[in-house]
Amino acid sequence: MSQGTALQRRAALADPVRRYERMMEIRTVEDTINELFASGAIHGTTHLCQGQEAVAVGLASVTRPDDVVTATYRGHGVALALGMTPLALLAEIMGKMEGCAGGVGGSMHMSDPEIGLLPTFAIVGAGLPVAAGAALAFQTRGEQRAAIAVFGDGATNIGAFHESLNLAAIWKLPVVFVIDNNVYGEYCRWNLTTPLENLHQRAASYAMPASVVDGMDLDAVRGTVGAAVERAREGGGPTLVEAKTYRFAGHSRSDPAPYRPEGEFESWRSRDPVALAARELVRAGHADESGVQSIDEAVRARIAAAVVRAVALPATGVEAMFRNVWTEPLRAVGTVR
Ligand SMILES: Cc1ncc(C[n+]2csc(CCOP(=O)(O)OP(=O)(O)O)c2C)c(N)n1
Ligand SMILES: [Mg+2]
Repeated sequence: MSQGTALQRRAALADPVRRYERMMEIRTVEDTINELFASGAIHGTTHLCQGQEAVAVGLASVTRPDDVVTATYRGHGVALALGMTPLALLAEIMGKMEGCAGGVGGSMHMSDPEIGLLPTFAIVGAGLPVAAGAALAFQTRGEQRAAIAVFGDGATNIGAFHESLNLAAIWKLPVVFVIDNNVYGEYCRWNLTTPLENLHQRAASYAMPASVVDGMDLDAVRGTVGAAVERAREGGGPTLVEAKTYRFAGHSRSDPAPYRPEGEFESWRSRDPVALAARELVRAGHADESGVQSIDEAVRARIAAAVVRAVALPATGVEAMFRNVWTEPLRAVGTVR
């Protein structure tokens, strides 16, 4: 199966088989990136999203390419779900000219306006005000479009979270705030930093509707985020959605996550969102067991081929640093001649 263009890949999410395939693709790309970093083939660091695939594909499948999405440094899954090709993503991480940001952004700065992916942000909470601003632009122009900000549980303790929710609520902006609650903020379990069991309750401070959803369940995410996006488009204002999920890997590639309580990982892993989606595909009669296996094998082969292609691409030159940079000559004010 060919990858298609980003827009074709986005449209493909109308099909339940392709939604499962995309989740499997995200898992495979993340596992592959982990191996590439471990082998020294890629430098720097990266933040992987294994375990959070249902949130990414769920929200991408209920939004349109003219909606906009902001995500975080853990944003590979959201980028692929929205339609970015694995090649554009891998090339970016490898610092190649063909990457989605010309190879100067890297793992934490994915972006593609064609599919509505505003930049993914390295600064915790930075995407929320940007999504609120985009929503204000849609509202001002009278466009029926929605903005979605995806961010972590830790980000709900950041000032920008509270400022964005307040502004969105008071102006009834068409924005959906999605907490991708993966239980950990960097190296801290959420309960060590946050005095609330259910983070969506924070919406009450802003008189904003809120929902909580099983973030391991693709169809549940689609239902909950889809309803919030629809309400936003129809002028019903913002929603805070909390998707309860789990980060299967450590915070970043250098973190083996030794701080997890015993048995916690295994317990969440028994509800692996990719495995749950495969089971649902078979239950609903969209594929049988061998069909699922063929999809998995085809995805693995395609990603392996994308890695080979990405490695062979030309690297971004140093001069790229100075492209897209705006400068103005300094003019001294009141200088004595
Ligand atoms: C403003 C800011 N403070 C601190 C950091 C360092 N930092 C990077 S990731 C992270 C944890 C964020 O946790 P969460 O919002 O739950 O997202 P997750 O990493 O789990 O996806 C922190 C504190 C940062 N990037 N930006
Ligand atoms: Mg987190």
